[in-house]
Amino acid sequence: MPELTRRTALTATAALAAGAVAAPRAAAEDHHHASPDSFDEVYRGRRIQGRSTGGHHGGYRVTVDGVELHVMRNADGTWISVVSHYDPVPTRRAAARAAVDELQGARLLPFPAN
Ligand SMILES: [Cu+2]
Repeated sequence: MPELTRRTALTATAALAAGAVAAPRAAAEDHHHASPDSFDEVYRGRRIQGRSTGGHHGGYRVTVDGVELHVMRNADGTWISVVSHYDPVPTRRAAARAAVDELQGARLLPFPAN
């Protein structure tokens, strides 16, 4: 069945190509929760935490190994952090994970508050 074999091979190739493109984003998103309000997990050996700090505008603090990571919300609801400015992700937890990916084991340095 040469035709079927060829078709199968082409399909497999296409799936591999799609997987290669989609993998980094899928890894960052992993899964998300209906309520992304707080998280506390070890991701790739780094402890990432996010929690509400109260405050009139719903203050929120994200940390990597206890050092604050500044995250910012885009107009479309996606998030970026100071260490991955050009790769918006759907949640603050995903932003923290992206930061860990970006840091590649480096320490996060405290960022001057503004
Ligand atoms: Cu989860």
